[in-house]
Amino acid sequence: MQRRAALTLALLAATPFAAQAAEPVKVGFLVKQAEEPWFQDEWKFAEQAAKEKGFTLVKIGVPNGEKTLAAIDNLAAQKAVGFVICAPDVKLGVAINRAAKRNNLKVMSVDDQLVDGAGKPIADIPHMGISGYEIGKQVGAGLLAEIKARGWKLDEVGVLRVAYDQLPTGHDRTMGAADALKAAGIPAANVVDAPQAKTDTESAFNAANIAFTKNAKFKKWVAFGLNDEAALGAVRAAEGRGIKHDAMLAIGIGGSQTALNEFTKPTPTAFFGTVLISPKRHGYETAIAVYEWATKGKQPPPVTLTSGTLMTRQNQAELRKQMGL
Ligand code: FCA
Repeated sequence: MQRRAALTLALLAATPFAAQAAEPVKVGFLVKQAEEPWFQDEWKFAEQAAKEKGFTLVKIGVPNGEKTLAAIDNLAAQKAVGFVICAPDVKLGVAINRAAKRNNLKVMSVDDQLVDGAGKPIADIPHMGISGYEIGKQVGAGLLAEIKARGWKLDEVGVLRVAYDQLPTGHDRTMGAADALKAAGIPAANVVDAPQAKTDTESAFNAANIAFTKNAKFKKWVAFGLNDEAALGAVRAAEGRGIKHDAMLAIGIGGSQTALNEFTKPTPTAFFGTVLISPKRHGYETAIAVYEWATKGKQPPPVTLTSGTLMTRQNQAELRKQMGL
Protein backbone atom coordinates (compact mmCIF):
# COMPACT_ATOMS: atom_id res chain seq x y z
CA MET A 1 0.00 0.00 0.00
CA GLN A 2 2.66 2.39 1.09
CA ARG A 3 4.81 1.62 -1.93
CA ARG A 4 1.94 2.30 -4.24
CA ALA A 5 1.23 5.69 -2.64
CA ALA A 6 4.86 6.60 -2.96
CA LEU A 7 4.80 5.61 -6.61
CA THR A 8 1.72 7.71 -7.26
CA LEU A 9 3.36 10.65 -5.58
CA ALA A 10 6.50 10.21 -7.60
CA LEU A 11 4.46 10.06 -10.80
CA LEU A 12 2.50 13.16 -9.84
CA ALA A 13 5.67 15.01 -9.07
CA ALA A 14 7.17 13.95 -12.40
CA THR A 15 4.16 14.93 -14.45
CA PRO A 16 4.74 18.68 -14.70
CA PHE A 17 8.28 18.08 -15.87
CA ALA A 18 7.19 15.47 -18.35
CA ALA A 19 4.60 17.87 -19.74
CA GLN A 20 7.18 20.60 -20.03
CA ALA A 21 9.67 18.39 -21.77
CA ALA A 22 7.07 17.32 -24.31
CA GLU A 23 6.18 20.92 -25.16
CA PRO A 24 8.89 22.27 -27.46
CA VAL A 25 9.98 25.90 -27.39
CA LYS A 26 8.21 27.94 -30.09
CA VAL A 27 9.75 30.76 -32.10
CA GLY A 28 7.68 32.81 -34.57
CA PHE A 29 8.89 33.94 -38.00
CA LEU A 30 6.64 36.66 -39.43
CA VAL A 31 7.11 37.92 -42.99
CA LYS A 32 5.36 40.64 -44.96
CA GLN A 33 5.17 38.77 -48.27
CA ALA A 34 4.98 35.04 -47.76
CA GLU A 35 4.49 34.43 -51.49
CA GLU A 36 7.86 36.00 -52.40
CA PRO A 37 10.59 33.41 -53.04
CA TRP A 38 13.08 35.30 -50.85
CA PHE A 39 10.81 34.89 -47.82
CA GLN A 40 10.11 31.25 -48.67
CA ASP A 41 13.85 30.71 -48.59
CA GLU A 42 14.23 32.52 -45.28
CA TRP A 43 11.54 30.28 -43.81
CA LYS A 44 13.25 27.20 -45.21
CA PHE A 45 16.52 28.03 -43.49
CA ALA A 46 14.76 29.06 -40.28
CA GLU A 47 13.12 25.60 -40.32
CA GLN A 48 16.55 24.07 -40.68
CA ALA A 49 17.66 25.98 -37.58
CA ALA A 50 14.58 24.80 -35.68
CA LYS A 51 15.29 21.15 -36.56
CA GLU A 52 18.91 21.43 -35.55
CA LYS A 53 18.26 23.16 -32.23
CA GLY A 54 15.04 21.33 -31.40
CA PHE A 55 12.53 24.18 -31.33
CA THR A 56 9.29 24.65 -33.27
CA LEU A 57 9.08 27.39 -35.88
CA VAL A 58 5.73 29.14 -36.25
CA LYS A 59 5.56 30.76 -39.70
CA ILE A 60 2.98 33.49 -40.24
CA GLY A 61 2.44 35.77 -43.25
CA VAL A 62 1.69 39.34 -42.11
CA PRO A 63 0.62 41.40 -45.15
CA ASN A 64 -0.71 44.33 -43.09
CA GLY A 65 -0.62 45.96 -39.66
CA GLU A 66 -3.74 44.31 -38.35
CA LYS A 67 -2.51 40.82 -39.24
CA THR A 68 0.87 41.63 -37.71
CA LEU A 69 -0.55 42.52 -34.31
CA ALA A 70 -2.97 39.57 -34.43
CA ALA A 71 -0.04 37.27 -35.22
CA ILE A 72 1.87 38.51 -32.17
CA ASP A 73 -1.14 37.84 -29.92
CA ASN A 74 -1.48 34.44 -31.54
CA LEU A 75 2.17 33.67 -30.74
CA ALA A 76 1.63 34.75 -27.15
CA ALA A 77 -1.44 32.50 -26.87
CA GLN A 78 0.69 29.58 -28.13
CA LYS A 79 3.29 30.43 -25.47
CA ALA A 80 6.01 31.19 -27.98
CA VAL A 81 9.18 32.71 -26.54
CA GLY A 82 9.83 35.26 -29.26
CA PHE A 83 9.79 36.00 -32.98
CA VAL A 84 11.71 37.25 -35.98
CA ILE A 85 9.86 39.76 -38.15
CA CYS A 86 10.02 41.45 -41.54
CA ALA A 87 7.08 43.82 -41.10
CA PRO A 88 4.76 45.08 -43.85
CA ASP A 89 5.55 48.64 -42.78
CA VAL A 90 8.61 49.58 -40.74
CA LYS A 91 6.61 52.35 -39.05
CA LEU A 92 4.75 49.64 -37.12
CA GLY A 93 7.92 49.39 -35.05
CA VAL A 94 6.61 50.99 -31.87
CA ALA A 95 3.37 48.98 -31.91
CA ILE A 96 5.28 45.74 -32.57
CA ASN A 97 7.77 46.45 -29.79
CA ARG A 98 4.95 47.24 -27.37
CA ALA A 99 3.00 44.08 -28.27
CA ALA A 100 6.15 41.97 -27.88
CA LYS A 101 7.01 43.46 -24.48
CA ARG A 102 3.42 43.15 -23.22
CA ASN A 103 3.50 39.46 -24.07
CA ASN A 104 7.03 38.90 -22.83
CA LEU A 105 8.25 37.88 -26.31
CA LYS A 106 11.74 38.54 -27.64
CA VAL A 107 11.66 40.32 -30.98
CA MET A 108 14.28 40.69 -33.67
CA SER A 109 13.79 42.24 -37.11
CA VAL A 110 15.11 40.85 -40.38
CA ASP A 111 15.61 42.62 -43.75
CA ASP A 112 13.57 45.75 -42.93
CA GLN A 113 14.68 47.60 -39.80
CA LEU A 114 11.82 48.83 -37.61
CA VAL A 115 11.65 52.54 -36.89
CA ASP A 116 9.96 54.77 -34.31
CA GLY A 117 7.55 57.66 -34.90
CA ALA A 118 10.42 59.91 -35.93
CA GLY A 119 11.73 57.38 -38.45
CA LYS A 120 14.71 56.41 -36.29
CA PRO A 121 15.70 52.73 -35.96
CA ILE A 122 14.43 51.23 -32.71
CA ALA A 123 17.62 50.51 -30.82
CA ASP A 124 16.36 47.74 -28.52
CA ILE A 125 15.15 45.54 -31.40
CA PRO A 126 18.17 43.64 -32.76
CA HIS A 127 18.33 43.62 -36.54
CA MET A 128 19.86 41.65 -39.38
CA GLY A 129 19.66 43.24 -42.81
CA ILE A 130 21.71 43.78 -45.93
CA SER A 131 24.14 46.66 -46.41
CA GLY A 132 21.69 48.40 -48.69
CA TYR A 133 23.74 51.23 -50.10
CA GLU A 134 26.83 49.07 -50.72
CA ILE A 135 24.82 46.37 -52.43
CA GLY A 136 23.15 49.07 -54.51
CA LYS A 137 26.58 50.23 -55.60
CA GLN A 138 27.37 46.67 -56.68
CA VAL A 139 24.22 46.74 -58.83
CA GLY A 140 25.45 49.99 -60.40
CA ALA A 141 28.93 48.59 -60.99
CA GLY A 142 27.49 45.47 -62.63
CA LEU A 143 25.35 47.59 -64.95
CA LEU A 144 28.32 49.81 -65.84
CA ALA A 145 30.53 46.86 -66.73
CA GLU A 146 27.89 45.53 -69.11
CA ILE A 147 27.18 49.01 -70.56
CA LYS A 148 30.90 49.16 -71.39
CA ALA A 149 30.97 45.64 -72.76
CA ARG A 150 28.14 46.58 -75.11
CA GLY A 151 29.81 49.82 -76.14
CA TRP A 152 26.84 52.00 -75.16
CA LYS A 153 27.50 55.70 -74.75
CA LEU A 154 26.84 56.79 -71.18
CA ASP A 155 24.78 59.85 -72.07
CA GLU A 156 22.35 57.92 -74.27
CA VAL A 157 21.32 55.46 -71.56
CA GLY A 158 18.10 55.98 -69.60
CA VAL A 159 18.31 54.80 -65.99
CA LEU A 160 15.11 53.45 -64.52
CA ARG A 161 15.07 53.49 -60.72
CA VAL A 162 12.06 51.48 -59.60
CA ALA A 163 11.60 53.21 -56.27
CA TYR A 164 10.08 52.22 -52.96
CA ASP A 165 11.46 55.07 -50.91
CA GLN A 166 9.16 54.71 -47.90
CA LEU A 167 11.30 51.70 -46.93
CA PRO A 168 14.75 52.94 -45.85
CA THR A 169 16.61 49.88 -47.15
CA GLY A 170 14.75 50.26 -50.46
CA HIS A 171 15.86 53.87 -50.69
CA ASP A 172 19.46 53.02 -49.77
CA ARG A 173 19.74 50.16 -52.26
CA THR A 174 18.43 52.11 -55.25
CA MET A 175 20.31 55.30 -54.37
CA GLY A 176 23.53 53.29 -54.17
CA ALA A 177 22.95 52.02 -57.70
CA ALA A 178 21.98 55.45 -59.07
CA ASP A 179 24.99 57.08 -57.38
CA ALA A 180 27.40 54.56 -58.86
CA LEU A 181 26.04 55.21 -62.35
CA LYS A 182 26.17 58.99 -61.94
CA ALA A 183 29.70 58.84 -60.50
CA ALA A 184 30.78 57.00 -63.66
CA GLY A 185 29.40 59.75 -65.90
CA ILE A 186 25.75 59.01 -66.62
CA PRO A 187 23.99 62.42 -66.51
CA ALA A 188 21.77 62.87 -63.44
CA ALA A 189 18.99 63.97 -65.80
CA ASN A 190 18.91 60.47 -67.32
CA VAL A 191 17.79 58.94 -64.02
CA VAL A 192 14.04 58.36 -64.08
CA ASP A 193 12.20 57.42 -60.88
CA ALA A 194 9.36 54.93 -61.13
CA PRO A 195 7.68 54.74 -57.71
CA GLN A 196 6.02 51.38 -57.07
CA ALA A 197 3.05 50.97 -54.73
CA LYS A 198 4.19 47.59 -53.37
CA THR A 199 7.44 45.63 -53.61
CA ASP A 200 6.21 42.98 -56.04
CA THR A 201 6.64 42.42 -59.79
CA GLU A 202 3.19 43.66 -60.75
CA SER A 203 3.62 47.01 -59.01
CA ALA A 204 7.06 47.43 -60.56
CA PHE A 205 5.63 46.56 -63.98
CA ASN A 206 2.96 49.25 -63.63
CA ALA A 207 5.43 51.86 -62.40
CA ALA A 208 7.94 51.08 -65.16
CA ASN A 209 5.28 51.25 -67.87
CA ILE A 210 4.38 54.81 -66.91
CA ALA A 211 8.04 55.83 -66.78
CA PHE A 212 8.81 54.32 -70.21
CA THR A 213 5.82 56.12 -71.75
CA LYS A 214 6.95 59.45 -70.33
CA ASN A 215 10.54 58.98 -71.44
CA ALA A 216 10.31 57.52 -74.92
CA LYS A 217 13.35 59.52 -76.00
CA PHE A 218 15.69 56.92 -74.50
CA LYS A 219 16.34 53.96 -76.77
CA LYS A 220 18.63 52.17 -74.35
CA TRP A 221 17.79 51.47 -70.72
CA VAL A 222 19.22 50.09 -67.53
CA ALA A 223 16.92 49.30 -64.62
CA PHE A 224 17.07 48.27 -60.99
CA GLY A 225 14.97 48.32 -57.85
CA LEU A 226 15.09 47.14 -54.26
CA ASN A 227 14.72 43.45 -55.16
CA ASP A 228 14.55 40.99 -58.06
CA GLU A 229 10.80 41.47 -58.42
CA ALA A 230 11.27 45.22 -58.98
CA ALA A 231 13.94 44.67 -61.64
CA LEU A 232 11.85 41.96 -63.27
CA GLY A 233 8.76 44.19 -63.44
CA ALA A 234 10.85 46.71 -65.39
CA VAL A 235 12.10 43.99 -67.75
CA ARG A 236 8.56 42.73 -68.47
CA ALA A 237 7.30 46.28 -69.03
CA ALA A 238 10.16 46.96 -71.46
CA GLU A 239 9.44 43.73 -73.36
CA GLY A 240 5.83 44.81 -73.70
CA ARG A 241 7.03 47.94 -75.45
CA GLY A 242 9.40 46.08 -77.76
CA ILE A 243 12.53 46.97 -75.76
CA LYS A 244 14.34 43.64 -75.67
CA HIS A 245 17.56 42.49 -74.08
CA ASP A 246 19.77 44.10 -76.73
CA ALA A 247 18.53 47.55 -75.61
CA MET A 248 17.78 46.88 -71.95
CA LEU A 249 19.67 45.64 -68.92
CA ALA A 250 18.41 45.04 -65.42
CA ILE A 251 20.12 43.83 -62.27
CA GLY A 252 18.09 42.82 -59.24
CA ILE A 253 18.89 42.10 -55.60
CA GLY A 254 18.09 38.74 -54.05
CA GLY A 255 19.00 35.70 -56.09
CA SER A 256 16.08 33.49 -55.11
CA GLN A 257 13.71 31.71 -57.50
CA THR A 258 12.54 34.92 -59.21
CA ALA A 259 16.06 35.42 -60.58
CA LEU A 260 16.74 31.74 -61.20
CA ASN A 261 13.62 31.44 -63.38
CA GLU A 262 15.04 34.14 -65.62
CA PHE A 263 18.49 32.58 -65.78
CA THR A 264 17.16 29.19 -66.81
CA LYS A 265 15.14 30.49 -69.75
CA PRO A 266 16.73 29.23 -72.98
CA THR A 267 17.15 32.74 -74.42
CA PRO A 268 18.61 35.44 -72.19
CA THR A 269 16.19 38.17 -71.17
CA ALA A 270 17.09 41.72 -70.12
CA PHE A 271 17.28 40.41 -66.55
CA PHE A 272 21.05 40.35 -66.73
CA GLY A 273 21.93 39.60 -63.14
CA THR A 274 21.23 39.99 -59.47
CA VAL A 275 23.25 40.67 -56.37
CA LEU A 276 22.95 37.40 -54.50
CA ILE A 277 22.27 37.93 -50.81
CA SER A 278 21.90 35.21 -48.20
CA PRO A 279 18.45 33.95 -47.18
CA LYS A 280 20.38 31.28 -45.32
CA ARG A 281 22.09 33.74 -43.00
CA HIS A 282 18.94 35.84 -42.62
CA GLY A 283 16.63 32.88 -41.89
CA TYR A 284 18.90 30.51 -40.02
CA GLU A 285 20.86 32.97 -37.94
CA THR A 286 17.94 35.16 -36.84
CA ALA A 287 15.82 32.17 -35.78
CA ILE A 288 18.70 30.82 -33.69
CA ALA A 289 19.41 34.27 -32.27
CA VAL A 290 15.86 34.66 -30.95
CA TYR A 291 15.82 31.09 -29.63
CA GLU A 292 19.08 31.55 -27.74
CA TRP A 293 18.11 34.98 -26.51
CA ALA A 294 14.88 33.63 -25.00
CA THR A 295 16.23 30.36 -23.65
CA LYS A 296 19.82 31.21 -22.73
CA GLY A 297 19.73 34.97 -22.22
CA LYS A 298 22.23 35.45 -25.04
CA GLN A 299 21.52 38.93 -26.40
CA PRO A 300 21.91 39.23 -30.22
CA PRO A 301 24.19 41.97 -31.59
CA PRO A 302 22.22 45.21 -32.16
CA VAL A 303 22.78 45.32 -35.93
CA THR A 304 24.26 42.79 -38.36
CA LEU A 305 24.61 43.78 -42.01
CA THR A 306 25.27 41.12 -44.64
CA SER A 307 26.95 41.48 -48.02
CA GLY A 308 26.21 40.30 -51.54
CA THR A 309 27.89 39.07 -54.74
CA LEU A 310 26.97 39.77 -58.36
CA MET A 311 25.37 36.70 -59.90
CA THR A 312 24.64 36.19 -63.60
CA ARG A 313 23.62 33.26 -65.80
CA GLN A 314 27.30 32.33 -66.01
CA ASN A 315 28.20 31.97 -62.34
CA GLN A 316 24.83 31.24 -60.75
CA ALA A 317 25.22 27.51 -60.09
CA GLU A 318 28.69 27.81 -58.64
CA LEU A 319 27.90 30.86 -56.53
CA ARG A 320 24.77 29.42 -55.00
CA LYS A 321 26.65 26.25 -54.14
CA GLN A 322 29.41 28.28 -52.47
CA MET A 323 26.82 30.01 -50.31
CA GLY A 324 25.20 26.74 -49.28
CA LEU A 325 21.97 27.46 -51.19
C1 FCA B 1 13.16 43.66 -48.33
C2 FCA B 1 12.59 43.38 -49.70
C3 FCA B 1 12.69 41.90 -50.00
C4 FCA B 1 14.12 41.41 -49.80
C5 FCA B 1 14.59 41.71 -48.41
C6 FCA B 1 16.04 41.33 -48.19
O1 FCA B 1 12.31 43.14 -47.36
O2 FCA B 1 11.25 43.78 -49.78
O3 FCA B 1 12.29 41.66 -51.32
O4 FCA B 1 14.96 42.06 -50.72
O5 FCA B 1 14.47 43.10 -48.16
